[in-house]
Amino acid sequence: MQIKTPKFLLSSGDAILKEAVQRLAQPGRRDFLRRSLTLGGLSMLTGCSLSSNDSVDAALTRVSRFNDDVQAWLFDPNRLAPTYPESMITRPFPFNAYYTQDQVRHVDADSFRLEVSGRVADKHSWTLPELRAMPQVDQITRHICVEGWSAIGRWGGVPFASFLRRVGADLTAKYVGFMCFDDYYTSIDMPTALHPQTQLTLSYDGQILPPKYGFPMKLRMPTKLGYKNPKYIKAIFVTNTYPGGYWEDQGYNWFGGS
Ligand SMILES: Nc1nc2c(c(=O)[nH]1)N[C@H]1C(S)=C(S)[C@@H](COP(=O)(O)O)O[C@H]1N2
Ligand SMILES: [Mo]
Repeated sequence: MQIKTPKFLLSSGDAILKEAVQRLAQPGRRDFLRRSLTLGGLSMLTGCSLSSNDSVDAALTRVSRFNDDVQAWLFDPNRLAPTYPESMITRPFPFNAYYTQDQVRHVDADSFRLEVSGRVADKHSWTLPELRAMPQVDQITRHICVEGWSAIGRWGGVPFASFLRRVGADLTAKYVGFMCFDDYYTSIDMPTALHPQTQLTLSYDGQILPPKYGFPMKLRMPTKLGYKNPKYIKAIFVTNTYPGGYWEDQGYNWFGGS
């Protein structure tokens, strides 16, 4: 299997980065350290409006790779990522994974059970009909990949906060981790897990989530970069032990905010 190597868009010596580091040195800023970078943060940081793919690419190139602390400075857990009209949906929506599209996993819907473990009261495994029976929401948001592209898509599913509450998750725990059918894995901080736009996604553009976009489900976070949005989820766990991630363990920034 051909594996892609991480690609960073770092432009070092960036004045914005220096400014951010200086600000972090101020003691009051440390409160923000357990947070992450949002789309709003990205545009604030780069002065780019993120109104088009070109400006997002420009912003990404300027931001490149921040260390976690610098990103943390920018996080506001109540800030919402921009949403877009249906007319702006990118068609066809791009596919991406650490392998090529012919190697996409096909998961059997009937035998599928979502495993839930760790710091949760209810550890029962979920069928797809059970997840579909929960109240669903929709979002049209921009997905940004560090490889230098972005695209607008429409995703539907269960607000992840509702799911975490439903399973009796310890909402004071530090991390939520995800294991995927293609051996991909990633993890997020609890404030991001509870963000109103973080979604356990079951559909794409009004259709059952197609295999290439992560059937049976993915986690959609418009406040995070593409690689933080796991597809083909088979297990979710709540933990205080840092779980890392596929790209994160190879040097991508863990917060990976967008
Ligand atoms: N399971 C799994 N999830 C994954 C990946 C992957 O290789 N495997 N790639 C990530 C990256 S880098 C991106 S940009 C998005 C791509 O999602 P898309 O195919 O819906 O565009 O999935 C993310 N989630
Ligand atoms: Mo990505």
